[in-house]
Amino acid sequence: MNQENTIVANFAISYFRYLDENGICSKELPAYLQDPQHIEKLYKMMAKTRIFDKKAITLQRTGKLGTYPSTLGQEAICVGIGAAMKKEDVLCPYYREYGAQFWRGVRMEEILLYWGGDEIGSAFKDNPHDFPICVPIASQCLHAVGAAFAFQYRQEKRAVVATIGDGGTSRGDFYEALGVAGVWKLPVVFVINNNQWAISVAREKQTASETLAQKGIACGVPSLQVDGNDIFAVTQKVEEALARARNGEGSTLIEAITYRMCDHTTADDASRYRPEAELKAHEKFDPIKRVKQYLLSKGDWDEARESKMIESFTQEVNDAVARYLETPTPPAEVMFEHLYATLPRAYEAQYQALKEGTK
Ligand SMILES: Cc1ncc(C[n+]2csc(CCOP(=O)(O)OP(=O)(O)O)c2C)c(N)n1
Repeated sequence: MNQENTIVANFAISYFRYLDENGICSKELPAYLQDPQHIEKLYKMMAKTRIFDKKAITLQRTGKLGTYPSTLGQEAICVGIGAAMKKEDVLCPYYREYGAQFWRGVRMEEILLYWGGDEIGSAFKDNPHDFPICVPIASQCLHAVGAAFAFQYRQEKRAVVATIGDGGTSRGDFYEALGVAGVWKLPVVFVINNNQWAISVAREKQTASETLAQKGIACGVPSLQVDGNDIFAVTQKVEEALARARNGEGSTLIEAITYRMCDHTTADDASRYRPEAELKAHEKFDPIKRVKQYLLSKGDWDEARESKMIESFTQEVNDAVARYLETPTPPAEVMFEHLYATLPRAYEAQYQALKEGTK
């Protein structure tokens, strides 16, 4: 029995970073992250993601894409996750993880089809096991624990990564998922993209929690923070968490600290609520510049290679856009046919009405 006025529990949240904002590495990197070819691969995927992102915004602005959420400034998180995962693992992403999806074989035109309103974009041809983009905030965390439970039950050495925004951690689904992940030691890694804003709601107004990582502590889930603009820290900590998960040691919560360098979506204007000075102050933490600095300082990159890379990714993105634009728009009832093996009764009337309307 505890004595009155004694401390019965203590916890701490650690913060990890390798690469500072000038691209200087302060600690010894794990061996695989010392390989210049691997670093180049990480850098290139971050750069490709940014080129894609910029193009997607242009498509929306010219009426060729629906509302689109940019991932500008968050490329280290998604690319780090993609690089850390094994093929047989499963990703349950929220809507800013293109870098992880590209790494895992999702095609650029599939992402465009999705944001263009065609659900067939979610049926990834080269990546049939990952979950589609999840727009309802935090529900993907429940899907993730379901998949993780299946792996545990079938004794498969696979793990799941669920990603979420800072605002999403205030939702019940997030806590429910963490609760079951903790108590059943499920092979799932939760990664929070703490980009400081949930649309116009600042992180401080979203939650009184000192860190978002500590939300895992209550559920017995080991929890930590990483510099989410440091690709090395993200890759390494997600890799470690996935190894623990596959070894039956359970779940981990990683809060990746970053900043949204863009509007919330193309339907938003962040200048109406976010101080310009705050955005400017974060520019120097740009995750892509950091890796480039690092590669340049080691003599493993130069401006000629940079130009060649940009040219080749621009071409790749343009080709994907052409394939997207050439895809015929399916009739509206396809969304029902595509989503359901057996249509729930509640949707029958809507389905019939659509079918009759499109004849
Ligand atoms: C269940 C649900 N409620 C509300 C919304 C509307 N909504 C879309 S994005 C968003 C804010 C999410 O912020 P955060 O989780 O911090 O992620 P971020 O977009 O900043 O990356 C909200 C409330 C939604 N998509 N789903």
